[in-house]
Amino acid sequence: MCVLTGAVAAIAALAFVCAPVVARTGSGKQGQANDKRAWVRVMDNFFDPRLVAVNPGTKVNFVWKGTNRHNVRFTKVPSGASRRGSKILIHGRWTRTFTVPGQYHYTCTLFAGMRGTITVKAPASGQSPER
Ligand SMILES: [Cu+2]
Repeated sequence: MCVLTGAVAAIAALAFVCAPVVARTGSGKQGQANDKRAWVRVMDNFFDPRLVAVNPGTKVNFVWKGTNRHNVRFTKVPSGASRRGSKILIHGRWTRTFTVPGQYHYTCTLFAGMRGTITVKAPASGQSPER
């Protein structure tokens, strides 16, 4: 299944194949403008999902599920956005809210090739956020 809004589709066309990049939510409505939480699992040695697209203001929860030490360090963020990343963890969770639209590339500095991208979509215009 590939549920994408027009905005995500435009972004996806630039860099991604059509993949389930919209993180699961408790609402059961994927990719809707009112999704405010997303999850990324920190595994040995990859991020799952590797690509996540969220709305501005979304709280992204990184949850450590592997047995090795990992961190989340941002290597490229949109202009004006923070590079704040996580400590090295084995268990637990690290949460960050993403507000500035654009692409956030991150990596685990302990394992080469362990990378992910969070895409914060542009604020929806002409759509009711249904808050
Ligand atoms: Cu790692």
